[in-house]
Amino acid sequence: MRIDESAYDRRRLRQWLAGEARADGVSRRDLLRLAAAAGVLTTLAGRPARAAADTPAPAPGIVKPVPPELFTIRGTNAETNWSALRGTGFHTPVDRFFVRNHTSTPRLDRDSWRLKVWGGGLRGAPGPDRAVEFGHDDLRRLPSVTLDAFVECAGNGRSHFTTQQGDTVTGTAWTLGAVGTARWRGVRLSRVLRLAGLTRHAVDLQPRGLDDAYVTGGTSLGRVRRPLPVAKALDDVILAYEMNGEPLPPDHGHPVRVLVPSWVGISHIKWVGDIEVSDRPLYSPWNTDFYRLFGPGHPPGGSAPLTRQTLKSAFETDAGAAFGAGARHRLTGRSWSGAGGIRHVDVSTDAGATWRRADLHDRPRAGVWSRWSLDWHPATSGPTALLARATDTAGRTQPDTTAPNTQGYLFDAVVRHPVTVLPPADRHGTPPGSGRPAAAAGPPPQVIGGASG
Ligand SMILES: Nc1nc2c(c(=O)[nH]1)N[C@H]1C(S)=C(S)[C@@H](COP(=O)(O)O)O[C@H]1N2
Ligand SMILES: [Mo]
Repeated sequence: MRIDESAYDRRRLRQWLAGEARADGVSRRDLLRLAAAAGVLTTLAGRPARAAADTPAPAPGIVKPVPPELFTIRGTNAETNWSALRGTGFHTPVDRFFVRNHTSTPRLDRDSWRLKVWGGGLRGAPGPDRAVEFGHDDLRRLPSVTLDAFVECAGNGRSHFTTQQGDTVTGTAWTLGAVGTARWRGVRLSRVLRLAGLTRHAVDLQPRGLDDAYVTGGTSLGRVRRPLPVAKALDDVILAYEMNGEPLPPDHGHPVRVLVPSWVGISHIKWVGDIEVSDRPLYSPWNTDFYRLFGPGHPPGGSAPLTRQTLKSAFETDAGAAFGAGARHRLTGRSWSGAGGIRHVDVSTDAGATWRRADLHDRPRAGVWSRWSLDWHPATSGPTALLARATDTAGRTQPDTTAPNTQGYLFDAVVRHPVTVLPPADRHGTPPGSGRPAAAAGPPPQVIGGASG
């Protein structure tokens, strides 16, 4: 089923601007004020992207270990270091899957957990006090589905707006590591909704997490929740209780999370406790003030709410890695798109002057990444930049720049990945192909094109 996402978005945007919709007790004026305040407080311009790697800050609220060789801590979040994905398979091991927490990971007991499904889009229009409830065992007894899908934050790549384009944007200064691909198992949301008594009057659903309310600028925005149009909910969304063959780990939504293939990370509500099924459009801060495109070139009230992720590529190499001249190195990386599979990937090892096609190791499939590799035999030493440019099966190719938006979402431009080529004599301790950071070789290599990784 192909759903008309753009029509949905335009309609919701008109309704929001016309004040027809409610955002769960938070007024539109409050939200706009908060967005402006948040912008002042969290501007990332000038912040060193990898500072946390040198002085490991604790990751408050994350349960699993987040060692500096695997993660870079950013506030309450842990970004996967891309070099830690080299040699891992198609699926991202849980021990290196990024964590994006608005507050902190709640410890929930699987057996006392309940999912409450309620709202005017169900038969009998039950209120929150008259919800249809499902326990974990109830979901486990329903037929299960297994699917591969990436989860990626809409702000992944955000820091490159600043480092490559000089744009001022707000939010977590992710490089490219706010993405992971896992095998998810769970039950189709459509099946649960039908059991709950879904009617054809249902318009929007709103799953809500059981983590603490999110407080920003001194105001509580309530628990993390984001409306989902009923057409997408009935299409391919699942309630996932397994990740890579194991029960969902605490940081990724234990016992159950929503999995919305190809859509922005915020759609995939973790620790889901209830789902409102509404016969009217729904709004929350997460589809009004956040996760829209604001700024010059976008509508005054912001773009429509974001749905699909965009197109990106990343090398499985640290920024600033060193490679020995005169040796052969295997460059590896992955590309992914919210619009389809990956058709081909072109790689430049000379800062964009010449390009070669990489070998793809996964067939193009929607909603997941494709691994690729390319051999490189650098002849001359000095700083350079590695670039990868993907084209997807929908015909999109990564551009050189991304039109900015104030909150730095959906960066899709080709990222300039700074590396250095060491003269053959300086190569001690840098085995061919390892792409180790150039730490032993003196100061980090001169940055090409303004990228600082
Ligand atoms: N309940 C709840 N769900 C949530 C979030 C959250 O903070 N609370 N963060 C969202 C965001 S912004 C992203 S990018 C993904 C991250 O999923 P992960 O932490 O499993 O990688 O979860 C989403 N679901
Ligand atoms: Mo996110």
